[in-house]
Parts: sequence; structure tokens; C-alpha cells
Amino acid sequence: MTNSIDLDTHWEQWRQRIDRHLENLIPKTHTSPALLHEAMHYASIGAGKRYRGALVYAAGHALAAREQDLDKPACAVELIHAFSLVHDDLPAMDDDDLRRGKPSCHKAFDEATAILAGDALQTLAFEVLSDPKWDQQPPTLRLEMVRTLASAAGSLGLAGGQVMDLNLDSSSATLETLAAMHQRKTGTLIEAAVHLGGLCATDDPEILARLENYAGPLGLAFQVIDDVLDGTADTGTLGKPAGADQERGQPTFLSVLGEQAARRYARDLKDQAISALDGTELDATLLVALAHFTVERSH
Ligand code: GRG
Repeated sequence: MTNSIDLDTHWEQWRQRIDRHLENLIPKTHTSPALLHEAMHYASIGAGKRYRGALVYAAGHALAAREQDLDKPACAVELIHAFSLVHDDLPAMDDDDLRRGKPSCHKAFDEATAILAGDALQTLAFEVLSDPKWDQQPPTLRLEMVRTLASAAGSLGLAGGQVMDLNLDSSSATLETLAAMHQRKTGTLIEAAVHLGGLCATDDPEILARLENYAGPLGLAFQVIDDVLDGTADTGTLGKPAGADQERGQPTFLSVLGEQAARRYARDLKDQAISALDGTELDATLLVALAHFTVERSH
């Protein structure tokens, strides 16, 4: 077992770094159009676990990357994540009123503003990575980061996974169909986060492949526990409506496997993730601690 206090301390610092940088990256709330910028701040700053951002920092840390080189990739990943949550909550998608313990973006503002805030959060992620003033990293590396994030968000990633989710036939859903859908909808961004952290320190294909083998099962484990928590935790703890999946009649890892087997499945995936790092020169302490967090978390 790893030292969870060590992870907590790092994680709190990463959270603060991400919030501080996002405050500067998103135009100020008084900048015109003020409503749009307010919605962008509202949807992306001050809440959320920053799990994906933490993975960027932890992967970079494993390879001795400098923390300041990881800030922009961590923010870019969290911007895409925030965008996906705003759009996921819209009436045309999951139609959820609560997110991160407060009214979802389209409830706090209006639907059109939420759509546009999501769009602008997405494009900002790519602006951040391609900023010519970020000259500590070479253009080829930044281009690879842009490509990684774009493909994670696109039709073979989040957007494609969301379409698969919307079209899922609840009567015939199996573990395999659920895993394939969630690998795209949730997994690809988690994989991209780890890859971006790795890219900040190395271009060694063998090390990047190890990180990929860690991130794949981890992303799925994260979603398995997300499903378990949706059905077993309360709204106050989750900051989003508990039991929403069941209310929508949506098949989940919990409905297909039951709680015990779903938790066992998540633990197996976590073990797979950790074993991908065995025998490497990496300082994997924080990545391993994050894997344990993934399956032990309560929110
Ligand atoms: C093309 C990026 C893009 C989006 C459009 C709406 C959509 C397509 C995709 C939905 C993707 C989505 C919302 C997946 C759910 C992933 C998930 C488990 C979210 C919860 O993540 P947490 O628990 O949330 O890390 P916090 O609030 O802690 O950040």
C-alpha cells in the first residue's frame, strides 16, 4: 500500500495550481461577453476532484518532469473534462440539474450559454497547448499533445462514447458493451491525461506504452466505481444527483454485475494498472496511490 497522506498533500497542491492557472487562462468575468466568461469560470473553477489533472502531474512526477511544465497539460485536460460535463448535463443529453454540488451550467445560466461555454472551454484547451508563448516545450511536442487531446475528445473518444451511450439498448447491455462504451466516454480522457504527463518528460515509446497500459484499465476502473457510487452514495456526497442512472433506466456496471462483483472487477482492473508499472525505472508512488484512490474513493 502506498502512503495516502503523500498523495493528499500533492493532490491539494495540484488542485490549487489548476485553479490558479485556470483563473488566468479563462478571460476575466468582466471581459465581454461577460455572461459567457462567467459561465466558463462557473463550470470549470473551484470544484471537481481534478482527478485527470492529478494524473497529468503524477505521470510527469513519475518521470521527474518539472511541475511548471505540467500545469498547461493539466489545465487543458481539465478544460476538456469541464466542457464534457457541461454538455453531458444538457437536456438533450443526461438532463441533470446538479453538478459539482451546485446547479449545472444550463440551470445557473441558460441552455444556449451553457452550450457556448462548453464550446469555448474546449477550444481554450487547444489554445493553451498551442500557445507560442509556452516556449519551454518544443512545437513538435505541443503538436503531439494537441493531437492526443483532440483524438481523446473526438468521435473515437468522448463524443463517440457519448453517442454509444445515448444509443445503448438497455435490455441487451453486457459487460463487454458497457466496457467498450466507457472506454471511449470516460477512458480516453484518462488515458490522454497520463500520456500528456508522460510526454512532458519522455518520448521513449516503451515508457509511454507502460503508461498507456496503466491508464487503460484505470479509466475503466474509475467508471466502474462511478457507477457503483451513483447507485449507493447520496447526492450530498456526490455533488450530482444520486441514482440518476437507475432513474433513467440506464444499464451500468452496478446493474449488470451487482455491487460486490463490480467492486471486485474494479479492483482487478486497478491491479492490472499497477502491474503495468512493475519493473520500470519510474517513481510510480503517486500513480500507484492514485490507482488505489480510484477504487477506494467515496465521491
Ligand atoms: C466531445 C468532450 C466532448 C464531449 C461531448 C457530453 C459528451 C460528449 C461526453 C460525456 C463524457 C462524460 C461526461 C463522461 C463521464 C465521465 C465521468 C465519470 C465524469 C465524472 O468525473 P469526476 O467524478 O467529476 O472526475 P469531477 O466533478 O470530480 O471532476
